[in-house]
Amino acid sequence: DPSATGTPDDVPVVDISATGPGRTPLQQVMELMRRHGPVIVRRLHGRETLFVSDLDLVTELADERRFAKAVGPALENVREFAADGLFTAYNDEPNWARAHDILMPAFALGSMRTYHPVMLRVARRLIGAWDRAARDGRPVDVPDDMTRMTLDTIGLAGFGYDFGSFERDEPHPFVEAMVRCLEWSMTRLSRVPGGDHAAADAAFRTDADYLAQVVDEVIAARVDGNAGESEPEDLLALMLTATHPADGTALDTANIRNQVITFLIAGHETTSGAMSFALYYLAKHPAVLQLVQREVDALWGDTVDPEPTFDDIGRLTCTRQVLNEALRLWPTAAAFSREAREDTLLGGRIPLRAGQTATVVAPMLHRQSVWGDNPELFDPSRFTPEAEAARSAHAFKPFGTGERACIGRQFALHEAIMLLALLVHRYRLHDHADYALSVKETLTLKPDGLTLTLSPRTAADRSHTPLPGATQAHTEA
Ligand code: FDE
Repeated sequence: DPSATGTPDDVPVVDISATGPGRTPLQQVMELMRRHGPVIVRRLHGRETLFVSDLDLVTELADERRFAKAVGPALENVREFAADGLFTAYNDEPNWARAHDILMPAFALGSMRTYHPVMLRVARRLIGAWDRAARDGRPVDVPDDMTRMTLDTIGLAGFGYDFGSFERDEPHPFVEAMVRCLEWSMTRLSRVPGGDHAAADAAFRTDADYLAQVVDEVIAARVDGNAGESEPEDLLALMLTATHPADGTALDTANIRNQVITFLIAGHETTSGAMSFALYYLAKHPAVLQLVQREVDALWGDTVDPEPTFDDIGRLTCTRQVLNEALRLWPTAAAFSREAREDTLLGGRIPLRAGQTATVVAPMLHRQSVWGDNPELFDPSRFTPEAEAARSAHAFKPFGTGERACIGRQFALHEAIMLLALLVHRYRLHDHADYALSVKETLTLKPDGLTLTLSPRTAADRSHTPLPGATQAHTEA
């Protein structure tokens, strides 16, 4: 393990071996940083990790000439089931560049036109379920339903496979197995050396095998079902047919399986968490909710079932700001690691040998002084174009950085903005349980147990949305 020893005296070293990282290791690191500052070394059973949230240091770490993505211990664990898929591939593994170059065009903004109809179709499944809950006066489980939505979306848009999540009371077994695999990846980091983990590891193997089996079925269904038909335009079609623009090589079967698992993991837990946090903040901030409702009402008026176009999504600037602000406070893929390409001094004072790593803690970067003196405040106006232009681009890293940054960013944003807009256009959101935020960690972050009740918005709601700043006309339950 790359060790951070040799750090100067002013970098606090905090040993957590006595308690371990617990069930919320990321929030523990946040707490340690609140106490000890934006650069710390955390020691656990002799393993040391350098955590960084200082803007200047993150700016250095983002310099691709000096640093590159590191597949740190957490991602090494994810590699046990995603292998050389894009997220967990080593920088110099040939399959990374090959898959990256082949798949990049499929994730450019323009390609979202292809996915838009599928995203809308799945959004309508969620709306169907929420209409029934609203009618029966039942609360909806926000993170569960967001996860149904994102899984069905990536399944259909990426691979033409329908998980049918809204027809199930419990999450699809694939999701349950995947979440357990992610949990295993996380808890494996806190193992006390010498312990017996055979049972946990065997259970993990069963889950990982099941994931691979489902994915092999998805691929087989495509290969069998598609004989003679024109190829559908999705990720799987690309992976099965496309060759590298420069050298003509194609992805091999094992790598395609790893990519499918990767996209199913990366494309749904993170996005569903982001939408869940956005809905949490909207339910808690009626004045912001009104702003977003004014925006969607201006676009879709009193149409009960609007037909959002691809271009509509780009016009939803206020909705986008809300999502960004939710990702600022709770970036759902909260940490990413960087390794030094050569021996170097981070910040001119922290020695790192080639290959040594530093982990960026995005939620704390997103609370540094560049965000003003009340960083805990939910305030989407932090993402107006003027505010963004005035701030370093390195102050906001919910999608990582550099050439290994999130390839799915536009996909996630398009999906999330469309759904949020449709929901606030259709429903009043009621925080019926007076929900107190509790963030669950399964490598990604989610508002644990967030439920809302809903009622339909009326024509009157839509035409009389008060001006911003006016007193709330409709916050009663
Ligand atoms: C990626 C990513 C990242 C980076 C990591 C590191 O550096 O390590 C991050 C931070 C992220 N990503 C984040 C996120 C958030 C959200 C919401 C998302 N993400 C979403 C999504 C969707 C999809 C489909 C995706 N996503 C995908 C992805 C991939 C594939 C990757 C890898 C890339 C490379 O190449 O490496 C990522 N993502 Fe994300």
